[in-house]
Amino acid sequence: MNPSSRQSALAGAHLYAITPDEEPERLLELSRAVLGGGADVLQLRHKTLPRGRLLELAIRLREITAEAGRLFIVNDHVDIALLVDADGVQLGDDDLSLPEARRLAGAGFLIGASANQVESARQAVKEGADYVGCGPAFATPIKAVKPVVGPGRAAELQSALGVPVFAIGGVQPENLDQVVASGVRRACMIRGLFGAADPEAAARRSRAILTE
Ligand code: TZP
Ligand code: MG
Repeated sequence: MNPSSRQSALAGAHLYAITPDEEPERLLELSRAVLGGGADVLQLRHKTLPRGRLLELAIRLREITAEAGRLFIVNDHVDIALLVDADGVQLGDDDLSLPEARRLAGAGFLIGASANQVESARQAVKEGADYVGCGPAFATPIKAVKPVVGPGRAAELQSALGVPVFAIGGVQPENLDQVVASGVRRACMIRGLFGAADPEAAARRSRAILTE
C-alpha cells in the first residue's frame, strides 16, 4: 500500500486483530479466518518465536494481508516490519522510541503507540504516532500488571487527539457493546478473535457491532 492508502485504511479501520503466541502454521490458518471475517488490521505479535522464525512468519502474514487488502503491522520489531514491507510497527516501552523508529522507517510508515493517559498519548502523537492503543479496557491475563482503565478512557483519548484510538485489553464480542456505548468504534482483540470457537464468525460479529 502507498502511504496515503495506508492512512485512509487506518482512518477507516474498526477491528484490529492481534496474533497470540501460537505455532506459526496454526496462526496462519487462524489469521486467514479472522481476515475472512473482516478484520481491518492484522498485527503480528509473538513473544516467544526466535527472530528468524518471526521473520518467516511475517513474510507469510504479509502475503495473506496483501491478498486480502488489509493493513499489516508488526509488533516490537521495526527491522522485521521494514524487511517484509509491512504497513507499520507497534511500539511500547521496551522498544525503540518513536523518533528512532521514524528515523529508520521514514514518512508514510504507520507507527502505533500505547498510552492510557491523555498527556502521554499527546506526547506520542507529537512524536509522530499515527494511532494509539489504549487499555486495558477490561481485565486481561495478557497485561495483568496494568490497571484496568475501562473503555471510556479510549473515548477520552479519541476526543483529545487527532489520530485513531483503539480500545485494547479483554475486549470480546460479548463486551463490544460496552465499548461502543462508551463512544469508541475501534478495538484491538487477541483472545476474543483467535481464542473463539469460530474465529471468522467472531471477527464478522465484532466488526458488525463496531460499525453498525
Ligand atoms: N496491550 C494491552 S492489553 C493487551 C495488549 C497487547 C492484550 C490484549 O489481549 P486480549 O486477549 O484481547 O485481552
Ligand atoms: Mg513492544
